[in-house]
Amino acid sequence: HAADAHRTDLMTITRHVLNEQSKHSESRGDFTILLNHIVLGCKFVCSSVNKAGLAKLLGLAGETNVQGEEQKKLDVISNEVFIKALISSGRTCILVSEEDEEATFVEPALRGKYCVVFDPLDGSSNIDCGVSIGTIFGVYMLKDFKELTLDDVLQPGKNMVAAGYCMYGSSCNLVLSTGTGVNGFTLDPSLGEFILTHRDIKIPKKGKIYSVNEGNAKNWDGPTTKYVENCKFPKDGSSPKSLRYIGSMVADVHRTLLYGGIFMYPADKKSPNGKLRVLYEVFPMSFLMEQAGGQAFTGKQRALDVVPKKIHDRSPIFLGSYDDVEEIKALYAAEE
Ligand code: AHM
Ligand code: MG
Repeated sequence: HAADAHRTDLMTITRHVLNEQSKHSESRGDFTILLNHIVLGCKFVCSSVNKAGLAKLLGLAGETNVQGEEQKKLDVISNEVFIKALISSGRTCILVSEEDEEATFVEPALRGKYCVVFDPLDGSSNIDCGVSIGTIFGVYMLKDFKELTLDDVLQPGKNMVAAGYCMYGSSCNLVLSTGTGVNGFTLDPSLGEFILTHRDIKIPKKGKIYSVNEGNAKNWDGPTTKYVENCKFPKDGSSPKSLRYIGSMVADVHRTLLYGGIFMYPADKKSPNGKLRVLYEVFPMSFLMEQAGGQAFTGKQRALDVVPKKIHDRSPIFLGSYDDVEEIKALYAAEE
């Protein structure tokens, strides 16, 4: 029985990635080991997020513990867990986290070929009201990891070998691409394993939803203003789009990936580069979108072609369904 086979033949994320990697003769399991450490970080954050409300109720967060130390905030703890897990994997050389001003250069004895850029807990302003938050990550691979410089990690997003996110919502979902499409895994809490639940995700070619912080509309540029106007008052006789905006990039992008549509954080007069960070927010999500058949555009160019100058650079971003991004591209092109 097919349903039984599905239930008893569990495709865990490790098994899935090992299958994928075995197609490359040069792979020696290094990526699988790295991924297992990323997954460990995600499981830790998931379990902490689930307990966050309770911890607050019991008076743990923000107070001093028995040792007289102040309880650390969830985003700080999550960052420490990721950094330590990644270093101990023995497969990383440079780590860039949204939480740390400087990049971490792994000591030579523990070095491996991968650079990992990540935002351990994105959307943390949503924790206290129980709204979905997430972890975002991207991975580069270096040919030479003995002489390291910051330039090794300041590479365009198209050079990434893998990218993904984990969303801590009503269920815990990890979405991953290693450059051959996008797959989604759901954490089975009783097993502690991510199981393949969304095979080869493709974003709908055109969507019915737009997602943006419209409170910034006063300061938008012409093309963004025109685009959103078209969403609400379409000129071609089609139905207006629905607006959905959670304010958690992972959740907004996850919905966009599954249902189609466009997510944007445009430039505005106050923040000419938008808000989102190139390396660990814009790149991984753009990588996933392209791998799912969608597009990602900055207002000037393909997002994955951007070459970041600093590790915390920002960029405007429009990403999602192919046709919807095509429309905003046309509006920017018409402006030139
Ligand atoms: P954070 O890194 O401070 O959590 O900010 C990132 C978040 C994204 O998850 C989300 O897309 C965006 O900020 C929302 O910003 P805004 O509140 O300006 O709409
Ligand atoms: Mg963030």
